[in-house]
Amino acid sequence: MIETRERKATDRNVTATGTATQELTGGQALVASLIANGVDTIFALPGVQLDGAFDALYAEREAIRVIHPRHEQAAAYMADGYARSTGKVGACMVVPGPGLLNATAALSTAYACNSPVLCVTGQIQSDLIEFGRGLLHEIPNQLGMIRSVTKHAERATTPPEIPGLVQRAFAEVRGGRQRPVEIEIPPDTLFATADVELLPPAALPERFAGDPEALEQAARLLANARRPLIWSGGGVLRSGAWDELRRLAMLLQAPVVMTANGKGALSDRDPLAQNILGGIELLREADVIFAVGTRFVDPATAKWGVVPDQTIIQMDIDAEEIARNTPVTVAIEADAKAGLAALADLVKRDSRERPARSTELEELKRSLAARARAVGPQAEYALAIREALPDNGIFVSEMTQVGYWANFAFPVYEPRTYITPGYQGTLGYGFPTSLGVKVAHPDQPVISINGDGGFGFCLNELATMALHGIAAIAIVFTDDAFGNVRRIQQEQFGGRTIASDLLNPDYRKLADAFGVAGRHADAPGKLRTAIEESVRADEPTLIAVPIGQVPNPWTVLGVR
Ligand SMILES: Cc1ncc(C[n+]2csc(CCOP(=O)(O)OP(=O)(O)O)c2C)c(N)n1
Ligand SMILES: [Mg+2]
Repeated sequence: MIETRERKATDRNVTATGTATQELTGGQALVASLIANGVDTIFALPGVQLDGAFDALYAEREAIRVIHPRHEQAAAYMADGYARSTGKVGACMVVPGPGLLNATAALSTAYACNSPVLCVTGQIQSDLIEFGRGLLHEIPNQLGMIRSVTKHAERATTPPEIPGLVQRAFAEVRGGRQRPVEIEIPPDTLFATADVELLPPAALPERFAGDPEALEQAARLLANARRPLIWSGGGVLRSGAWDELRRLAMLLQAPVVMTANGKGALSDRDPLAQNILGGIELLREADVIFAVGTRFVDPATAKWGVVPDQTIIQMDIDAEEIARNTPVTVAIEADAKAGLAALADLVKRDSRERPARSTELEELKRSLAARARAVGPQAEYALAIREALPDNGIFVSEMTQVGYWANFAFPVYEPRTYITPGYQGTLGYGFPTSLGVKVAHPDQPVISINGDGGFGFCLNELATMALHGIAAIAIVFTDDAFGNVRRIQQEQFGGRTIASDLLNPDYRKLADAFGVAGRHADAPGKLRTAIEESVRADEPTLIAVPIGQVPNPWTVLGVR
């Protein structure tokens, strides 16, 4: 059990029921409970309602590192980056009302990407909540508002309730389908002192393998499939199930198509590992498709998608996701790690040895890589980044031209080293998310790719990078435009471009002004060198790359 530094064990009281309590403020109870649940870093932006919590963080500054960004959106993005790259819970703390509203684009992104983020929020004074008197930062129904982008949100109004509040939040954020949670504590509760019983950390969730009969049926179908195909999503990474996935794929000699959010589950050096371009080809000839940890939305809805005579087996931790987008033959509600392990055991029992498909699949990869390389500058730049980045380097993508290409064809070699905003498509999330990633992985290179539009959303966080010495590398591709919008206006609206031009600062001067290293690269080879130098220098870095207008990647790739 954790104690706050100022207090000694002798200060403990023992209640009539025999449990040990300590006299703590709500703030101390909060911080002790976060530490008990393994929080070692919190991305937090202060304000008067949180003073009690920040003072308790001061006392525990050896146990919890506080990173304060310049805007609440970055606090929550950083917590998401921390969570997605580690598999641990990412914690942030923001003031109520506008502070929490500022954090919501990041929370909606974490919600879309099933990321375990805990957002601690302030409130107004406890006895005035929902009176609408216009207190500082008051908004109506804060809990109800945040429930739409969290799986669980709850408030405590006395210090003794706080350890339970935190314990439940951790059980929820890690249990089942991982998604952000919010807890909120009013300022008077953070300041009040009471006898508090601290609690042990929330138990880790049990992993369930799924209904044995469904697993048997799935194993039989897969073992007898002529051309089995695995479609693997972010759930496999969230569950840490990459070894189990690989074992099943090897047994079946089944190609594994990874969605953008699922990239890295199998190294792209493995012949079985295929990107979406491979998926489009392989889907056509597959007879049994096993979808795991994915909403399976593209194959279910795209022109190139599934056809009625294909057998689909879907495994997901959330029963509601199964068959949401297409009917399935077998539904398996399971944690990916446990479910894949069980399924692989059954498949091994049932199946004959299959001839290796590596020659054929490597050939497919080669031809698709050539097609992807033909896209234009964005392909060349993305591949230059890949060449400069070691296998364990972490790449944070964005809603920018190089990012669209990367979702299809950027090779990824290790799990949890490729991060996207998922179906939220949240412009501006990349740079701040990468800072949370780098805080969690100081010894691995971390790169975000940003358009000049998206980078502007959070460029003030260059100050956070410099102040906290976060040695991430931010690349800004400049085309003086919300390029994607401009291209659509040019191609589909007869060139009537509106609200899509941008006026850029001088990025080298900008870097200089914020005290981070600034570089410039105007060709793929130069970018590669700039990244290699930046990785060696291991310092907060901004690299500006004038990419200009580029072709529509989807048309060149033939996917739209
Ligand atoms: C939060 C949010 N606001 C708006 C958009 C719409 N949007 C998608 S791409 C884009 C332009 C992005 O411009 P930039 O970051 O410069 O990337 P480029 O396409 O030029 O490479 C916009 C405005 C979005 N996806 N997300
Ligand atoms: Mg742009």
